[in-house]
This record gives sequence, structure tokens and C-alpha cells, in this order.
Amino acid sequence: MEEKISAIIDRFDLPAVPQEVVPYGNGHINETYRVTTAQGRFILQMISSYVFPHPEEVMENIELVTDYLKQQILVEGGDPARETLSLVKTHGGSSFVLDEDGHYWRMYPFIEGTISRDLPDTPELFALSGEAFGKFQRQLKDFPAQKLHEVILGFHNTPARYQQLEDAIAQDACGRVKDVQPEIAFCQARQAETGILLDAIRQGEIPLRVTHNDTKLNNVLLDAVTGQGICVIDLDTVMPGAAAYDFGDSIRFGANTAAEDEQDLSLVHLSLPMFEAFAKGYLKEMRNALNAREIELLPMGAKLMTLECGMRFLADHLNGDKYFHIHRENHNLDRARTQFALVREMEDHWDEMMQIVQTCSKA
Ligand code: ADP
Ligand code: GN1
Ligand code: MG
Repeated sequence: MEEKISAIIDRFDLPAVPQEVVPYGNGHINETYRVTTAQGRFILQMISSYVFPHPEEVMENIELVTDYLKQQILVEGGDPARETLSLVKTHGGSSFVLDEDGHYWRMYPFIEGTISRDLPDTPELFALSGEAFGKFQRQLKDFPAQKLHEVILGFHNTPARYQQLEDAIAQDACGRVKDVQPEIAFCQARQAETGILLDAIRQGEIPLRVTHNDTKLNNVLLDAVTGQGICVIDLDTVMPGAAAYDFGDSIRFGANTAAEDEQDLSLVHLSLPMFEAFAKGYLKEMRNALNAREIELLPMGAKLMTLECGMRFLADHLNGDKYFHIHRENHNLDRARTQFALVREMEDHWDEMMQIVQTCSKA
């Protein structure tokens, strides 16, 4: 085990000494390790300080939200040890370790008997993840959102994300702009739509809620046997937001028939059965909490989260791949292209998406 990591682990209040530490998971942001001891396994993470300028605020949000969820889960007769993340404290009682290089580290008990999926196997599994994310929003619906730090300013501010893309184009830091003209034109043609959700918030048509903001399928742990959604993880981006952000980001990832970084774009389609399955699961938990406009805007959430994510991948490609971890050349460009292909598919199936959401909201 690397000495540096071992020294960091020593500062957490673990029940036994670590026997094995291995890199773990497929996240794009944090450095994640699985730590095994004779008395259980743990997840150790170094928070990306490039992505999160104030990691201590991230940790404060996570403490507040997990403490609140624990209470809600108990009230509902659930098992907090399995259904929410909980932080392992340091010997000094802190929720994180700050190392000599200025990096922030945190630890969670590993939630056993669960799996996380990078692609949904079946509509049934995807519906169960919809239930889990819907339940997460529902359990936090009375949490005082103003207590949370906005850890990444304008995280789902799609017009601002569009502007960041324009800035990256203007800078052209790596000389890549000349090779991505069709992708740039694709975004420019949709600029006028980028503000639809934000306008609805500003005009008071839809409320700000506590949202997760990064509802990829691999951010929910599913029961390894039943597939039931057990625990929503990756709480770094929990902040005030619109319900459609979480719905939309889940669809972006899980209703794509191809992987997020598929290079063969002919494989990228919107799966309407997956869309319907997620809508059913999510709305089962949230239909009574949402207003009519929020429900109506769920498909727009799917489109804007997909467009936004594509713009972020494209901007990062132009900036030299500084934000999202990449594992091959042009990885972020490949990711951007799948997102744009999926946006096109959503545009082609718009009426069906609207219809499905209406039907599921009444079931
Ligand atoms: P990132 O922000 O980089 O995506 P995540 O917090 O999502 O980091 O963690 C990466 C992966 O590690 C997850 O997709 C999941 O597979 C696994 N993981 C994270 N926390 C736990 C946990 N408490 N128990 C079991 N697996 C976990
Ligand atoms: C990142 O952390 P991870 O891998 O779950 C990103 C999301 C993107 C996603 C695209 C904090 O999610 O916003 O939608 O990659 N998280 C952050 O795969 O930027
Ligand atoms: Mg993750």
C-alpha cells in the first residue's frame, strides 16, 4: 500500500487496520479507493479540488444532508446504515482529512451487498433507480435548502454553460476548434432553448428543491440480489435545483442505448421503454410533490441536461481535458458527440416523451 495513502487512512477512526487498498469505481471526478479491514470495508475518496474550489463546503453539505436523511429513513422504518451514506470521522472528530498537499479526503462505510451499473440492464432495474432518486428528492423535500452551500456556482445553469463553451471556443487553448465545427454549430442552433428551466424558476413557475444534480445510474447502489435501489451516493453536488435536473440527468445517462463515450454514433438512441420505466419509478415517489409545470418540464430537463453535458464535454475537450478524467485521446469529444446524438433523438421523440410523462404522472 502506498505510504501516503496509508498515512491518510491512519487518521480516520477505523475499527481495524487496513489490509488492502485498491482503486475503485468508474467516476469521472474523485479519486476513489476501496479499503478492506478485518472489520469491514470502506470507501476512501480524494475530492477533486479542481472541480470543487471549497471542499470543506462540500463536506458540510454532505454532513447536513446525510444527518437529515438518517432521521427521515428512521421515521419511514428503513435502515440508515444501508440507505444513506454516513461519514467515518477522523480521530479528532472531523469529517475529512486535509493532507500536506492541500488535498481533502473522506471515508464512508462500503455498502455491502450492492452493485452499481454503468448501463441499465433492463427497464425494471432502471425503474428501481428512478424510485431511488425520486425517494431521495422526496425525503429531502422539507430540508431547508438555504442551509446548503452552492458548491459549484451555476452547476446546471445551462445558459452559463453555453457561455463557458463560447469562452473555450474563443480561447481555443489547444487549437482544436477547427476540428469541431459541426458540434459547435449544433450547440449554437440550440442556444435560445438553454434558459427554459432557469426562466421557469425565476418566474416562480417551478420551485427550487434540494436536488442531487448528478443522477447517473452509477450514483445509486442497487441491491445485488433484487436490483432494488438501496442508496443514493456521490453527494458532492447536492444543492438547490429543479426537479427536472435530476430526472433529466438520469434519462441522459440511462435511456441512452449506448455508453456515454460510444464512438459509433449509429448505436446512440433514446430508448423510450427505458424513458418510460424511469418516469414510472421516479413519479411513483414524486408525483404528489410536483406541480403541473414541473411535470410538464421533465422532458425538457432530459433535453437540457443532455445538451448541457455535451457542451461541458466539448468545452473541456477544447480546454485540454482539465475537468473530466479521460482515458484515451479525444475521449471528451467522443462523449460530447454521444450527447448531441441523444439530443437529436429526443427532439425526434418529443411528443412521445411528453405523453409518457403525463400518463405516468396520473398512474
Ligand atoms: P465520482 O464523483 O468520481 O463519480 P463516486 O462517489 O460516485 O465518485 O464513487 C465512485 C464509485 O465508487 C461509485 O460509482 C460506486 O461504484 C462506488 N462507491 C462509492 N461510494 C460507495 C459506498 N459507500 N459503498 C459502495 N460503493 C461505493
Ligand atoms: C461527472 O462524478 P460523476 O462521474 O458521477 C460530473 C457530472 C457529469 C458526469 C458525466 C461534479 O459525474 O456533472 O454529468 O460526470 N460531476 C461533476 O458523466 O461535475
Ligand atoms: Mg459518481
